[in-house]
Amino acid sequence: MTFDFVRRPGFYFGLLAAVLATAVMIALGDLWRAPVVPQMISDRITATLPVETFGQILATFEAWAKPIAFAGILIGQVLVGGLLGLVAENVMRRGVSPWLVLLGLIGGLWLLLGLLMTPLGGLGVFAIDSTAGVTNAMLSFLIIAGVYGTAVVTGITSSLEQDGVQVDPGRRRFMRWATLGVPGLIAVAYLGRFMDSLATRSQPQALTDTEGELPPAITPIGTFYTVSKNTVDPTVHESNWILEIDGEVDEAMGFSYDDILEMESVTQVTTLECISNTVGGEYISNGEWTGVPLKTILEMAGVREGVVDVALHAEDDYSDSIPLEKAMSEDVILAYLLNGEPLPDEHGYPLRLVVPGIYGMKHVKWITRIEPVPEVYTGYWQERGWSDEAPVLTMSKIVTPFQQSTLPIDRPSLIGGVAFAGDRGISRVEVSLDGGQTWVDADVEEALSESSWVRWSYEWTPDEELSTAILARAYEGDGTLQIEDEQPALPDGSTGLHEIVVSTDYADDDLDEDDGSRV
Ligand SMILES: Nc1nc2c(c(=O)[nH]1)N[C@H]1C(S)=C(S)[C@@H](COP(=O)(O)O)O[C@H]1N2
Ligand SMILES: [Mo]
Repeated sequence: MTFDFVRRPGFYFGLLAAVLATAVMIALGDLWRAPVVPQMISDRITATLPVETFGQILATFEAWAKPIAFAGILIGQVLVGGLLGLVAENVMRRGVSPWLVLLGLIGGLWLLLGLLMTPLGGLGVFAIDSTAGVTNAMLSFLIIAGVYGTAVVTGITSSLEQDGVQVDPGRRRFMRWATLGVPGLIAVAYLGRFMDSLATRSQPQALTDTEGELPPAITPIGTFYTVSKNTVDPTVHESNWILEIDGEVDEAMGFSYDDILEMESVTQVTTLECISNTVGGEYISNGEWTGVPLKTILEMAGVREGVVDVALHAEDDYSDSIPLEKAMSEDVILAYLLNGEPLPDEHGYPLRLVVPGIYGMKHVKWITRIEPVPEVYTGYWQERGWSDEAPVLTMSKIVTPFQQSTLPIDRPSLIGGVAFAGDRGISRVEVSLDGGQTWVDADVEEALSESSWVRWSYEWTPDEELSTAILARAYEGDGTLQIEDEQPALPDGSTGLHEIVVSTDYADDDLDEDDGSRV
């Protein structure tokens, strides 16, 4: 009696549909950077776990905390799907049309995901606080809810029919359409992916594909990370583009692309990092930018007394601002070349801001208008809760070895990565090979500029079989240690130490050919 529900078809079709919908959710996370609920929630949970690692055991456990939490929430999600299926079956046994049940399930699930789960995961209503954007979340949740709803209602309808339960007169027509539903929705998802690739807003590439190698000091254009709020980015033709400056200026002016190219230019290396980059994340790249100092344009137009912020408006209705004082510094530039090439479309062609020391968010792309204003200006991401000052928080990242890698005993392995402190420089990087108990100095390369990341490395030759956590930490130019406490990206940028787990083993060719014993 009590556990009767496990024998009911609604429960099973619910489980099945939830597994299907979860698979689609994970695929969309990969394809669209859409929120994956179990991942989002487990990230949130593990971000609030204790930070300090008490030696190896806890370090190893911490690496497993996320997968364990992820699996647990995944199972919970599938069970909820089963229970919802049970409810759907009961409703349908009362003769409610499958269409209505389908509509109710899709609407209900969509709202549940957008209004409850994403806020719980720390991304806000329909993921408004994530850089992937609201449209992404709304569409992907619709597809996920559609897959679940269609699968569960079709299953129950056919099963009730077989039992001879009178369902709905329109059943036959429903089945005909509904069987097309799941493949149709998956096709829509792939179409969306195709459009997305046109917008070139994709998962960033790893800084290096080859274990044992440092990433290039300057990131090649094809692998430079890209982020934008848009599903489809603007494509600007320089012939009908003009850069305007108005607002609190003596004289409003306009500049063509050629006007900008004729001005005196500067070239500088500056690293870009997205404020949403998590500890150890890949949303960081280093570029060599050529352009005109923003100061040049501001001085030509003449900035009036009392200006506080300089706002930058863009072709995609994006805007952000920097304080006037910052805007007047020599190294804040309106860039039109990246690594010597015309700025690629996805990086803001024809003109983007490069503002050392501050997160990527403020490096406005596709600029159309500069506006000095007499008050603090609230930009696109600040309206969604992100920091306005947004100084880069010092970070270090282990690029090699890879997570969960096995290193050979008695052979040197390169431990290496990058460290970045905005425009404050890096004076020192330390590595821990024992989960944070002891630290050694890494070799730090000379920085290419004051606002460039540095590459660091350490050669480690393990001499015994072990499993350990490797950590890195960086010191700023003036000796300040990076913030070790874990803090999520919203609102100021993430903090905490990057940590990977590796083990060591005897190299294959160290094994004696005859009896497999260690030599
Ligand atoms: N016009 C415009 N500029 C923008 C954005 C945007 O959505 N629209 N995104 C910002 C964000 S959040 C980041 S991290 C950087 C990324 O620059 P990149 O794509 O060249 O790496 O661009 C910034 N400039
Ligand atoms: Mo960003």
